[in-house]
Amino acid sequence: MKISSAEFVKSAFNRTHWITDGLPEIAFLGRSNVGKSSLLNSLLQRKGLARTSNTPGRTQSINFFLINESFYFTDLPGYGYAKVSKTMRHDWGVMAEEYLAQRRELVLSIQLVDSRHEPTTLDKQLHEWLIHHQKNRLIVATKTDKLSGNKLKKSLQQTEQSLPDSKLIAYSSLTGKGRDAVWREITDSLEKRRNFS
Ligand SMILES: Nc1nc2c(ncn2[C@@H]2O[C@H](COP(=O)(O)OP(=O)(O)OP(=O)(O)O)[C@@H](O)[C@H]2O)c(=O)[nH]1
Ligand SMILES: [Mg+2]
Repeated sequence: MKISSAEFVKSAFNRTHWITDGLPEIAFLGRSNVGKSSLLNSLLQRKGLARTSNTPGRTQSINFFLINESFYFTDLPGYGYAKVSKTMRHDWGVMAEEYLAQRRELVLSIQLVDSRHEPTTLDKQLHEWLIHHQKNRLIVATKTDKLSGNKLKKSLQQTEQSLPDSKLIAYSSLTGKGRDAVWREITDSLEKRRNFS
């Protein structure tokens, strides 16, 4: 897809802040530090649009980015960061579940997992939740530039076993590997929504 414009619109800390123009949305989900903001920047080829950081738990709100004035990317806060308080963990669950369960504009949930590690219990729970609620979904394995060919192959097989019944794409925000494949899934989802509405 040709990106003619991409802009940060707002951060939502609760549902009263959600955008109300009805445009379709693609959500980026995954544990803290997995590379959600980096994936978003890499897809848009805009370096600093979504803030990335080595400090886990950087993104605390749902951040809306308007693309080509026709759809949104939503960057959700990361989960599973051990150092945050119980209250914050609870708040993550409430905010994310409310958004995922109720957001009609959502056309695709992109769940990120780190290709260097086996999916965590929380990764599996989120994936099961997406399946149970029949969400259109895609798994993206991030940071694949950090693994050699053989290790990567093994890790992708493991991920497919832990998170079955979803399409898996290997990605690197560093090299742009997987970019075209992820864009294809995004444009397919937008296209489907257009045909049904
Ligand atoms: N080598 C490599 N590093 C990556 C890749 N993706 C992300 N990183 C690095 O991983 C760290 C975390 O990336 P972010 O994009 O900020 O992660 P996030 O999931 O948005 O994190 P939170 O907002 O805290 O939930 C940063 O230091 C990135 O530079 C990748 O594909 N390859
Ligand atoms: Mg982030």
